[in-house]
Amino acid sequence: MISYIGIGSNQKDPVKQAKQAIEALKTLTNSELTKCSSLYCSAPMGPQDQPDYINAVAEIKTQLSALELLDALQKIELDQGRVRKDNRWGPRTLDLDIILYDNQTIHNNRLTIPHYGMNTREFVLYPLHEIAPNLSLPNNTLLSQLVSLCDKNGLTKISDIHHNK
Ligand code: A4P
Ligand code: MG
Repeated sequence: MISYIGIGSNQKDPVKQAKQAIEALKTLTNSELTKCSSLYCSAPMGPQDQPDYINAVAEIKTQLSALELLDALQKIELDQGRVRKDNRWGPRTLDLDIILYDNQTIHNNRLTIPHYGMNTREFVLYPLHEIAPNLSLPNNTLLSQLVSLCDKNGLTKISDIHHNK
C-alpha cells in the first residue's frame, strides 16, 4: 500500500521535530519511506495565539494495515513528547496524520481516510502535490484541481530535503 503522512509541528524547535519525525518514519516496521516533501512554514489554522507551523508530507510504502499504521504514528508522536490535550487545533510538538491510505475510503471510530481536512488545507495540499503531482483521490478528484482552488495563505517552502528511500 502507498500511504501519505502529514507531518506538523509548532513547538520545541518545529524544524527539528519534523526532521526527527521523518527519520522515525524511515524506521517503521514493514514499511519504506519512498518520498518526502520539502519543509513548509504555515500560519496556524485554528487559534491564532500560537506559533507558525512547520509542515511536510511523506510517502511511504507499507504492509501495515491502516490501524497498525495509526498505532505506529501515535507511538512516534508520544516518543517526541506529544501530550494530547482537549484544546482542539492547539499547539503540538508533533502531529502525524494519515492523509491517504492507498485508494481506500475508511470510516471507523479511530480513522477517517482521506483525512477530513485535506481538501482545504494548503499545508497538506501543496507538500503532497510536490511529491505526487498526478495523484487522484478515492472519489477521483484530481489533487491538482484541489491545489488550484486552495489559497496559499502565506505558505512558504523553507528547505529542500530530498530523500531517496
Ligand atoms: N483520526 C481520525 N482520522 C485520522 C487520520 N486520518 N489520521 C483520529 C490520524 N488520526 C486520525 O487526533 C485525534 C484522533 O483522530 C486520533 O486519536 C485518531 O484516532 P489527534 O492527533 O490526537 O488530535 P488533533 O490532531 O489535535 O486533532 P485533529 O482534529 O486531527 O487536528 P488536526 O485537524 O490535525 O489539526 N495549522 C497549521 N498551519 N498546520 C498544522 O499542521 N494542525 C492542526 C491540527 C491545527 N492547526 C494547524 C495544523
Ligand atoms: Mg492529528
